[in-house]
Amino acid sequence: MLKEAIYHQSDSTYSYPLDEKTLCIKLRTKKDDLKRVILCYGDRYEPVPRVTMFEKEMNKVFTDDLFDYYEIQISPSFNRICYYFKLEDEKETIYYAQQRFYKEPPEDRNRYFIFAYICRGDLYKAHSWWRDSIFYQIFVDRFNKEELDEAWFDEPTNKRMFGGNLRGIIDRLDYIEELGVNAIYLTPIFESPSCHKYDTIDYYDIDKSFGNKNIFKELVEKCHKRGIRVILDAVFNHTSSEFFAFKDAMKKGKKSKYFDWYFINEDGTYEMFGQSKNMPKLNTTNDEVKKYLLNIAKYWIEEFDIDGWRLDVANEIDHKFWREFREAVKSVKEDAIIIGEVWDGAESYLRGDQYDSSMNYPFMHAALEVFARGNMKLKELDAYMQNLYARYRRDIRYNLLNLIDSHDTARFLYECKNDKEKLKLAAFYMFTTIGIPMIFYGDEAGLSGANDPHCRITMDFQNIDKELFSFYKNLTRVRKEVKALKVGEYRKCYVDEDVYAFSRFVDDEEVLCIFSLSNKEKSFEIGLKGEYMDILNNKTVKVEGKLDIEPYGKMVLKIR
Ligand code: ARE
Repeated sequence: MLKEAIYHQSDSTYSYPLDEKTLCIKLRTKKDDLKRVILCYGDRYEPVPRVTMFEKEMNKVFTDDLFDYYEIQISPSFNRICYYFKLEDEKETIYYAQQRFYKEPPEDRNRYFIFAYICRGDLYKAHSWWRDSIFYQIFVDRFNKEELDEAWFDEPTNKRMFGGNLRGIIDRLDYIEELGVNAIYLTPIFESPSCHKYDTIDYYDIDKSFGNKNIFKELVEKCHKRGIRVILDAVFNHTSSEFFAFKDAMKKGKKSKYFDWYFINEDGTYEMFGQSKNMPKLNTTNDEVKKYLLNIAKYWIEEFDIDGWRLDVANEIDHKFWREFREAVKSVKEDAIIIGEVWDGAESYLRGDQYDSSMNYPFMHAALEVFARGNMKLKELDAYMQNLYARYRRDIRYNLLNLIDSHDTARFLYECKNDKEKLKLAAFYMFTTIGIPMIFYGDEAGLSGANDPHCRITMDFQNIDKELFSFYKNLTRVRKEVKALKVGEYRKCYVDEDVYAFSRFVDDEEVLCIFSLSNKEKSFEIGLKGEYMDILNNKTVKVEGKLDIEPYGKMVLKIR
C-alpha cells in the first residue's frame, strides 16, 4: 500500500455536510492500490471509554492518472462525529486516523479524525432548477434587433455597435424555447459606452441602445412564463472611467469622498482591469463600495425578479466580498444562482460559502484539445475530467457551468476548422458529462469566428444551419428527459483511441453514453447483452457483448 498517496482532510472538500443529518467523506489513495476502504465512525461524545464504531464500505467514485477517490455519505443519529479509515489491500489491513497509520484499530478517540458538529449555518443548498437548466449565453448587441439592415451582417469589430437589444431577444423567445434551453445569461446590459458594456456608467439603468427598464421587465416576465430563467452579468471588479465616483475621485483627489473607492496612486495612475484604462478597479474592501454593490445585486432581483448573477472577473475580487455578496443575494432570493467567472480551478470559491457554480473553462480546454485539435487522447480526457470532478464537493460538481466557447474565446466551430462533426461530438460530451451545459448563442446555428471580436458575430436567423439546430435540440431534449444526466454519478466503462463510453447513474436509472471520434464504423467490447433503447437516436440497439458504433456515432443507451 502506498501510504504517501493517502490523503484526507477533515472540514474540507474531503469532509462536509450535505444536510443537517448527512456527512460526505472522501479519501484519496494511489490508483488501483486498495481492495477495500471502510469508513469507521462513531459518536465522539459517547460517554464510555471506547466509542462504538460503525463501519461502512466506501465507493470508488473517481480515478484519475495517479489516484483513486473513495466517497461515502453517512447519516448517523449523532452529529458530533469521530472517524478513521480501514484500508485493505491484498497483503495487509491498516488504519488511518489523523495523518497517522496504525496496525490495529486506534483506541484513543483523540487520535481520530473528527467532524466536530454539523452546523446549520454552514449548510449549503443546491436547487434543482439549476441542474434542470440548459443555459444559453447571449451577447446582447449581436443577437437580434427589430429591423435588420445590411450593416447588421458586417464583420464585427471591437468598437462598432450593431444595435442588438432586449426587444430583439423578446422577439426570438420562440426560437430560444424551441431550441430547448431554459436559462439565458445576458452579457452586461447596464448603461455603458462600449458595445460589450463591461465598463459600467450606471448600474441602476439599462443602456439606452438595449432598451429600458420596462422592456427588461417584459423580457423577464415573458421568459418566466415560458419557464426560462434570466441571469445577468455583475461587473463589480471595475467600473467605467466615466462612472460618477471615479470621475469625482480623479477630479478632487484625496478630497473626494470616493477617493478610497479605487486604488489611485500619488502620480494619478490607478489599478485597472488588465491594461484597460477605461476600467478602473474598485476597492471592494471599502464599506461604502460594498454597500453600493450589494444593493445593486439585490435591486435587480427584488425589482425585476432575475434568477441569478454571473460574476465578471470573479477571481480578482476578495473572498470576503463574495461571502457578503452571497448573503445579500440569498437574503432576497434563496434559489438565485451565483456563477463565478474563473478560468482555472475554482475550488476556493466553491465550498458553499461563495459561488454556486463557475464557468467551467477547464472543461472547455479539454474539449478543445480532444475534439477540435486532437492533441489529447480519450484516455487522458477521462482522467482529466475525473480529476476535475473529484476536486469539488458532490453537491457542487453538478452545478459547474460547462461551455465549449464564449464571447471571450474563438467559436468552437472555428477551432474545428469548421468541421461540424467535431463540434457535435464536443456538444454531445458537454450535454452528457457532469455539469450544466451552456450554449453560446449561434453555436447551434453554425456561427463561426476567431476570438474577440470575431466570435461576437451577429445572428442570421434567415440562415440557421437546420441540421445543427435539430442536433442541439435533440441534445436539450435528452438532457431534460434523463435525470441521471443531471445528477447521476459518472463511471468510465470503456475507452480506446476512438471510442469512449461512460455511464451516468442515479437511484433506479442508468444510461450509457458513448461516442466515437473515428470516421469509420467501430466495434468494441462492452460487456452487455440484450436490447437497449438509444434515447438519443430513438431506436433500439442489439448488444451481444459487442457494440457497433457508426462513424462519429453518439448514443445514450438506457440500461436501467
Ligand atoms: C478589449 C478588446 C480585446 C483587447 C482588450 C485589451 O476587445 O481585443 O485584447 O480590449 O485592451 C471586456 C470586453 C473585451 C475587452 C475587455 C477590456 O468584453 O472585449 O477587450 O473588456 O476592455 C481574463 C480574465 C477574465 C476576462 C478575460 C477577458 O480573467 O475575467 O480575461 N473576462 C471578463 C469578460 C470579458 C470582459 C472582461 C472580463 C472585463 O468575460 O468579456 O472584457 O470586464 C487565460 C487566463 C484568464 C483570462 C483568459 C482570457 O486563460 O487564465 O484569466 O481571462 O486567458 O484572456
